[in-house]
Amino acid sequence: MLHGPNLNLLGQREPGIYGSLSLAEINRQLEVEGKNLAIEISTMQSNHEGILVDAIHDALGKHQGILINAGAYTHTSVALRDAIAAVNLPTVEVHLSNIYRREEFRHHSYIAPIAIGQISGFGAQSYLLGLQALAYYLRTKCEDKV
Ligand code: CA2
Repeated sequence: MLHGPNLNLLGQREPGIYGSLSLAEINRQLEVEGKNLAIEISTMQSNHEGILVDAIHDALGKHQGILINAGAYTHTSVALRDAIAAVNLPTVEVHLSNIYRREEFRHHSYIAPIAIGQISGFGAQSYLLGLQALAYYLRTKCEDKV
């Protein structure tokens, strides 16, 4: 699970848009859901594009899929998209808010075209739905990888 820029502030600012749960609480929920799905999860957050690129490279050989909320880098980062495309790991893009109900500049995602899917607008539930979708994909669509 990769969390992008500013998501470390979750629960402390703008609860009207992003909800009241902290990042640690979201990670805990993911751990619980991971246990239900018999999936091991490792989580990291960074405010730095290059660190996220490195984390995507490091996933190769260690992890079978990527769940990512790239935050604002969703709408700006060719580097993150290229990194995900390069490692070729099944990737699910998640967002707390519905990016299509917000400003025009949030409507475009560089990641969406290379992701297996996107879940947007369900608050913290987006992460759990994304994890379920990724687990389902890994178990049914590429059984040789699990
Ligand atoms: O809805 C999402 O999950 C976003 O990825 C959140 C990003 C935003 O740039 C994307 O368009 C949609 C922003 C994350 C900022 O997180 C904050 C959390 C608490 C307080 C302030 C910012």
